[in-house]
Amino acid sequence: HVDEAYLKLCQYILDEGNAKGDRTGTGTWSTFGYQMRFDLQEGFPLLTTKKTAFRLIATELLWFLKGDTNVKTLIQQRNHIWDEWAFEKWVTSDEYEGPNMDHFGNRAAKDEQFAVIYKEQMSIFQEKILSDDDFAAKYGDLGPVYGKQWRSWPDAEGGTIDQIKNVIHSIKNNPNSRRHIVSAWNPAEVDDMALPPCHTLFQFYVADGKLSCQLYQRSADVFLGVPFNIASYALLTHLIAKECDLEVGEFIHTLGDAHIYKNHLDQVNEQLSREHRALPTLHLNEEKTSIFDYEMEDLKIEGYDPHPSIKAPIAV
Ligand code: DHF
Ligand code: TMP
Repeated sequence: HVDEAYLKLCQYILDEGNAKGDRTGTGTWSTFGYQMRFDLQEGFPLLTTKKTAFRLIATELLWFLKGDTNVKTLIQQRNHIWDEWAFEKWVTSDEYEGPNMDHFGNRAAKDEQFAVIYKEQMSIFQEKILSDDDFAAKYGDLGPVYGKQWRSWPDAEGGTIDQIKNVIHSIKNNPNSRRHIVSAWNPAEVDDMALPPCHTLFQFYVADGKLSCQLYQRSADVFLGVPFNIASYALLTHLIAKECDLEVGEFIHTLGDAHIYKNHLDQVNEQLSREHRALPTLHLNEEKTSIFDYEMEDLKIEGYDPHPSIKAPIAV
């Protein structure tokens, strides 16, 4: 069960983790190298011990698959999970003339007065992204992040490589291959990204008519990021399997630096006290024939009856 494996990871970090500082200044408990396996035949791995927003996970994955890197598309769909990283680019630009927003994430968490000013600037930013195309093109774009690397990795001749199209082709035509790989980690472009990819590289594997996927995630925010990452790659595996006429096998999640932020400890302990429930199931619109054509309405989760959501501040 996904919650059992997930809560075991949380408990392991609490018991064995190293106290470790980090880029965001928040502080973490952290371990290096950890693996979880999820049998996708058992049900769809969306956590039941905390309500996890499938709508946000699915719209983000479809955004990657369309090759999009601009938060405008997500904001139009009321998905705000990437706003802070676009906002960061805006408030550190020459054009920004509002109140000082240095370290806005940390300051908003600690200082209520600042939090009000920050929220005001963030909503002005969101409005501008939606209403001003030039502004959105300039400040809504996160740089050459996942969507760009997945669908149009720059090759050496001035062209581009569609890794998703290629990996589907190789799964269909040479299922035994050990080279079904997609990499988001492009060393030449990492410095231009708003956030270097956390889910760095994934590989597919075909055996017994089933498609499995393994992800290497270099850095894992166990409370906020990981529940999204598990469901996102499970969904991707379902979409690719359908495209290739295969059943789903396992999702194997390999973590590099797996950490619990110090300001998430109460939330993790609350979640550890909860009993897991039956897993939901995923339903795909049978009429869609290409992985690049799905919209949110084509993806449905049924039988999801989770415990309530647990809010936590995100480290920026
Ligand atoms: N930075 C950090 N520090 N952790 C992350 O997990 C992370 N993830 C990113 C970008 N940068 C990140 C992209 N994915 C949330 C979940 C995933 C995600 C970004 C944000 C999140 O805040 N989830 C909350 C609330 C979601 C909402 O309702 O808007 C949650 O409770 O799941
Ligand atoms: P880092 O670049 O300093 O590692 O910070 C990235 C943070 O975001 C880190 O806490 C991991 C987290 N993260 C996830 O856990 N999953 C994701 O999908 C993304 C984009 C980020």
